[in-house]
Amino acid sequence: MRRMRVASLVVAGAIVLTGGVGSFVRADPAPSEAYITDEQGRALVLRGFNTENSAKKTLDGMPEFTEADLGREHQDMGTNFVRFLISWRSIEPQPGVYSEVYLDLLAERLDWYAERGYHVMLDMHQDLWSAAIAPGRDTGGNGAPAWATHMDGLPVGSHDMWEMYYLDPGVIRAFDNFWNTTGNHPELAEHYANAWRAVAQRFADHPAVVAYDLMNEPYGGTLQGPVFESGPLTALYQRTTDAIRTVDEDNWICVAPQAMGNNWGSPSGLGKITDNRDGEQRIAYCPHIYPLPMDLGGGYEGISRDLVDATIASWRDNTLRTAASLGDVPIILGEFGLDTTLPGAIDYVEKIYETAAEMGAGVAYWSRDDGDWGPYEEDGSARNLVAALDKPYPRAVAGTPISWSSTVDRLELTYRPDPTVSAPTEIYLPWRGFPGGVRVDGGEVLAWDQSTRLLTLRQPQSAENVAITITPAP
Ligand code: MNI
Repeated sequence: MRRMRVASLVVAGAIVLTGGVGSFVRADPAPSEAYITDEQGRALVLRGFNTENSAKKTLDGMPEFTEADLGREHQDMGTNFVRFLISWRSIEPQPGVYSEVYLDLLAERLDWYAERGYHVMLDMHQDLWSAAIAPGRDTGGNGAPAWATHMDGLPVGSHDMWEMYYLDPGVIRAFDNFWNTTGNHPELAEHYANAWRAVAQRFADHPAVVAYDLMNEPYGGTLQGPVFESGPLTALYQRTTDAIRTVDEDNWICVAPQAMGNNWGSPSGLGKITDNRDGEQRIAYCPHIYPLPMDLGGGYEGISRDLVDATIASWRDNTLRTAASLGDVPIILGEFGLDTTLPGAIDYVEKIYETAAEMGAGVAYWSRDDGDWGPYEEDGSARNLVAALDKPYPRAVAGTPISWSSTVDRLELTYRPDPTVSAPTEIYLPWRGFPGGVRVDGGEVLAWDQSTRLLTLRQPQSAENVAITITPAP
């Protein structure tokens, strides 16, 4: 009895926390049919990693990630996407001075991705505003340059959990100055938008680059929730989008809600961004999910699992609602990840990928670093995540995906063919499930390449929905 009462309290708490009350009484939002498209007009299903955490700290701002690492990932998991961490500190080391050295290093990495047909979303990363919140100490702070970090003499403490630094007066003030809530630093947002313009100017025509994720896990300082999101955050996104569009008409602009609350499934108050380009809008929505019970080490079993499922359900519904309100924009889950030594971890990973596929969302796992959260051990051996992520998926669809799902040796895809797209539908099929030939029901094979694991399908003549099932040839 007592346990029941405690349990219902926790569940009630979780529902309130995740903003779920509203989401339970409103109608279920429909899955998204909006996708980021490639140059041939195909809908892209994006699957890959955040690459990588190590870039937050290195002197040159680059991840400790080699071309061989990319080759291995491509071979082992067939990823086609990366959320690549970049930083304002590296782009604009001095006010108004952009580092060509940094952009050159970035270009070198982007070429590795281009050679393998990847799509890159550049992510302007920050956590806790900047490393300059506590010079010489490791707080987890990264992102902004020291010259853009104004704490007005307020203190920053010392904490075991990095998230706690968000509550320190110095950190809150650094954000308040950036958002100009203080009224003292209107120049900072302008610098930020122009730093993005410098990046977009350099990479507008780079074949790998597909999107710009304008700010990682935004935080409003003394402004929180819808007041922050609909106010200064939306304004910054609009200003940055306008700056990017002066030099780049084509790449997608991805916007995220504030991290606190939204990462746990709460609704967002983000306002609509106007995309001043010719043609249709190219805005996308890229929230994160980190269910609290999981982050607190609960794993994915027992009551923790129920709470995590409740978080996933409200996150999904709230994400679909926000994407609809931003103008039926494509969705990318920009980050999710966990210590996969936790009980039930791989079930959670599979649950998230299933949910993303149902929603029509792309996914970038956090992160590509070695160790307990990543696909490989420090010594290079593959971890449990590799097999969990190496699943069939439609990489590029010559039309609109209506629904799809997969297990290691089966893929089902329903889509509405677009007769104006001439490039074929492309499907990745892992060795694990497809060691030999393939069997396609409901479609016609154009080519099957055993070495690249790529299956291409002939485009049907009519624009009627087609349903395809792919299994290993008997
Ligand atoms: O869990 C978070 C997170 C918690 C709390 C807050 N605030 C209080 C503002 C913000 C963010 N983030 C999760 C992951 N995101 C970063 C990189 O973007 C990763 O290092 C974290 O694991």
